[in-house]
Parts: sequence; C-alpha cells; structure tokens
Amino acid sequence: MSRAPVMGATLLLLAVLADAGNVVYSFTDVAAAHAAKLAEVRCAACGTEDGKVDVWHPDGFSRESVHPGSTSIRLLEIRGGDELLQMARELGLTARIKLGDVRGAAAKQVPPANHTASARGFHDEYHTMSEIASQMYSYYQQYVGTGVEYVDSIGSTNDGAAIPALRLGRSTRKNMVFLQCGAHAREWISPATCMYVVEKLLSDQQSGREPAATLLNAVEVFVVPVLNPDGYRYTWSTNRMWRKNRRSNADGSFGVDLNRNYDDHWGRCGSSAVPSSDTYRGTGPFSEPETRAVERLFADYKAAGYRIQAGIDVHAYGQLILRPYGWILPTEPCPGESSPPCVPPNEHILARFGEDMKSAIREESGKVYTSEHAAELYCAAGGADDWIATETMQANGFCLELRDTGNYGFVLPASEIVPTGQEIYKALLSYLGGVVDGLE
Ligand code: 0X9
Ligand code: ZN
Repeated sequence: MSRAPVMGATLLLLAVLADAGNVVYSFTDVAAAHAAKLAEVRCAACGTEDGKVDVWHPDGFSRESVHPGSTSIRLLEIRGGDELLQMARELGLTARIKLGDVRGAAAKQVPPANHTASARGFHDEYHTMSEIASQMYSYYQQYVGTGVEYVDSIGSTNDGAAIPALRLGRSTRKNMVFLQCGAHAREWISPATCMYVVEKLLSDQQSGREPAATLLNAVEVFVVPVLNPDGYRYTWSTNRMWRKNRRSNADGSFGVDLNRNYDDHWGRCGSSAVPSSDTYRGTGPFSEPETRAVERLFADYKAAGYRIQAGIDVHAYGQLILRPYGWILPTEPCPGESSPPCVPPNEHILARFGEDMKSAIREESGKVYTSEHAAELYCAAGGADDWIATETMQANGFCLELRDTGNYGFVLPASEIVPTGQEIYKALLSYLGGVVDGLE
C-alpha cells in the first residue's frame, strides 16, 4: 500500500531527469569569465563526452576563450538543464529559451521507419551515410554523359569507412574548385545541401542551362558531401549532437575536430589540446585520416596537372559567409607587422566574393547572410578555409555557415533542405563565376 506514492515520486523524478538538457538557452553580452563558468556546468543528459553542457554557439566553446582579448561574448547558445539556469541565476544573467525541445526537433528530422524513399523527393528528407553514397552513385549513372566521375573513396576513416566524392564538369584546362561538406557530424544541413547543389549542377549542365553549362566547361567541381562519415553515422546511431570524427584518443575519449586539424597555424586560437573537448585539434596537423585525405587529394590533382583555384567548406549554423583569416582577428597586426589589420593580400577580392554570394542568396530567398572574416565570428585556427586559401591558385578559401540563425540550430527541419539548397546553389554559381573571371 505504501509503495504507490514512492513509485509516483520516482516517476516524477525520472520525468524531470529525462527532460534535463533538452533546452537550448541563449545569453547575450556575457562576460568572458561568466561564459567560461556557464560552459563548465555539468549536464548528464546533454550527451557530451566530458559530462558538461553542450555549447552550440560559439561552437565548441569550452575552457579557452575563443575571442582573444575580448572581455565579452556577444551571443552564447547553450544546451543545458536546471543546473545551467541555476548558474545563470547566480551570475545574474538572463537566460532566454531558444529551442524548447531539442529531442523532439531531432526526432522530427528522421523519417518514420516505414517511409518509402520514393514517396518523397530525395531532398525532402535527411539521409543516412549509405543512402547518400548510393544516391551519389545514381547521379553518376544518370549524368555520365556530362563528364561526371564517381570517386569511391578519397581515403578511409578511423572506422575503415569510405569517403565518397564526385567530380563534376569538363574543363579542358584542368581548373578545379573544391567543395567540402559534412566535416562536423551534427550539421546535417551541410551534406544535404551539397547533395542538392550536385544534382542541380548536373541537371543544369546536361540540359545546357546557363550559367552552369558554361561554368562547368571552365572549371570542374570536386565535391565531398560527407567528409566525416564516422561522425555522421554516429549522429544517426547514437548521439545526434556529435561534432568530431571518431578517433579513439589516448585518454579514452573520442574524436578530433576536423576543422581544427588542417595544417595552417595549427594549434593557435580557438582550438583545444584536451582530447575530450569538442574543439580538440588532434595530436598534430593532419593527424586525422579525413583531413589527410583532403591533403592527398590536393597533392594528387596538382601532380596530375590540375590547377585548384578555390574552395568552400560548408557548415551550419548562423547564415554566415566567412572569408580568411580564421586564425587571427583583423583587428590585430599580422605576426612581424607593427599595425593592423591582419587580412590577406587579396582581401578586397575575397570581400567582393562574399558580398556577391550574400546578394545572390538574398535575391533568391530573401534570407540575410552576414559576410565577414571567419575570426570575427570567433578565432579558430587549423580550419579548412584558411588551409584551402593557402593551397589554391586564387588564394581563395571560404566557410559557409548555412541556415538558420539559431531557432532550430543543428536540428533544422527537413523542409528547409530545398530552400537552403536553392539559395546556396545561387551563391555557388556566383562563386564559380567569380573564380572563372579570375582565371589566368
Ligand atoms: O568553428 C568552426 O569550425 C566553424 N563553425 S561551426 O559552428 N560550424 O563549428 C567556423 C569556422 C570558421 N573558420 C575558421 N575559423 N577558420
Ligand atoms: Zn561546423
């Protein structure tokens, strides 16, 4: 008889626990010291490796400040629970609910088990790694007459998986643009957008629609839709909010942040030496098979006489068009210089690429993207964009942060795949046009 109330209390407690860590809160203009305290709060239900809250933005912010020299963080978005609210209260900070039901939004992204892929279009849903790979092969078969090539794998991952790719176009002069998606596992809209633009480029090319048809005669586009298949698989099987690859680290933790692992100013700002951190940079530049595969890809194509002109690394979220540098703020002087700004020598050209992409997107969908230096978001070294800039003929490496601005963040509804694809397709056409104009 006396057990019923106890059961009731247990159930209530379980319900509360189950709901912990299911909300993303936003904080504005937070002192760096306070932000660091918030990021240290424990959150058993958040699914992070170190048992702390999951900082969605600035992405992976943990112990080290991502804004060197800055005393405050403009915008913080953190997934957490009651402990986070308690800490915010102690610090006198106002927490606003940005996303009230993370698990609910994530569940809605996955098609029901009984769904038939043919019932809806490919771009109406998010897809598993194997679905993406077989769709890539289907594109190859369908558009083989355009010169498209299916690359089984550019290298194999820590878990022994393939990293499939597609090479589009037919450039007699062997000019190439590199497009990379899915470096961060939880950013599902990135691979989905890569797949959308691949199909659109191929179908426009095949039917002679301009400007794609002319552009793909001048430059080939090498596309890696999912650079991080191990991480991507893990977001489907185990932890939807996983960011890094699945490297088994020396301390028993897992994962290296691929966007801190490229060989450009590796180890500087915004990257962590702590393996369990979401921004762990790895044991050295290109320590990871996925980034090494990109390095080798560049080397192989260059050795084969290709001129890799430029490249884009596609992420989410924030609606941002980021140009170099990411490893140093423009308000600082470059090393060895006495005064700022530290910006690339071709800053005016890169700024123009950014503005043109922004206009193309706005014209297509009305969405407003911000064009700025990557480090203005936050300083983070070892990124793909900075490395691509150093390796390309036009010293041109961009990072795109796709939709949205935080309402859904990483769990963007599948209904946004097509509109995001459409606006990014226009941005890409503008980008390719700029690259072709810059050919020697
Ligand atoms: O932190 C990142 O790697 C990117 N943002 S994300 O939210 N997708 O994780 C931004 C990278 C910008 N580029 C550099 N800092 N080099
Ligand atoms: Zn990312």
